[in-house]
Amino acid sequence: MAYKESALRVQGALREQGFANEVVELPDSTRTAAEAARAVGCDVAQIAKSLIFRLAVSGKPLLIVASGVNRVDENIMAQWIGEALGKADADFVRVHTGFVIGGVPPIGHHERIQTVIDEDLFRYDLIWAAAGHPRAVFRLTPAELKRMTDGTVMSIK
Ligand code: 5CA
Repeated sequence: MAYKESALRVQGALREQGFANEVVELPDSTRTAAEAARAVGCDVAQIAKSLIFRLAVSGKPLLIVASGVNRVDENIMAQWIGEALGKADADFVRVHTGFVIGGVPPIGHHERIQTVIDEDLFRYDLIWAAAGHPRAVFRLTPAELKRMTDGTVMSIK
């Protein structure tokens, strides 16, 4: 299969960090959590969506890896971070991660990004994350996600 360059970058980042997870490129869109769940045949809750926010004061990016069914409570997160969460536009996401919205992976970004992981993902043995492209994903365990991102596991909703 001819993998997209952006998906190859994610596969390379996985290998570099010593992970055996395989990036798969699908015939159907995995742009949204619902589409990704349909394409791989899992529950939407098992999709680990990588959401980028822009911190209002520092201007730094924040990555929240959330279960596909959950909506981030920005007030709870702001209290924990110590500053408000702002919206990230498509350019901000691309500049800081190197990937486009709909394919942002939890690993392989341009720069190190502070990461929070939704504790609800730990209800599942296996979950799926975006792999750099809106038709590419990889399967992983919640423990692997934690090791890949060094993220803080907490309730985000
Ligand atoms: N590949 C799938 C499943 S892993 C995926 O990336 N899903 S996602 O939910 O993480 O990515 C879409 C997310 O991008 C949306 O939840 C939303 O937070 C964000 N998004 C969508 N459109 C925009 C936009 N115009 N500006 C900023 N963020 C956006």
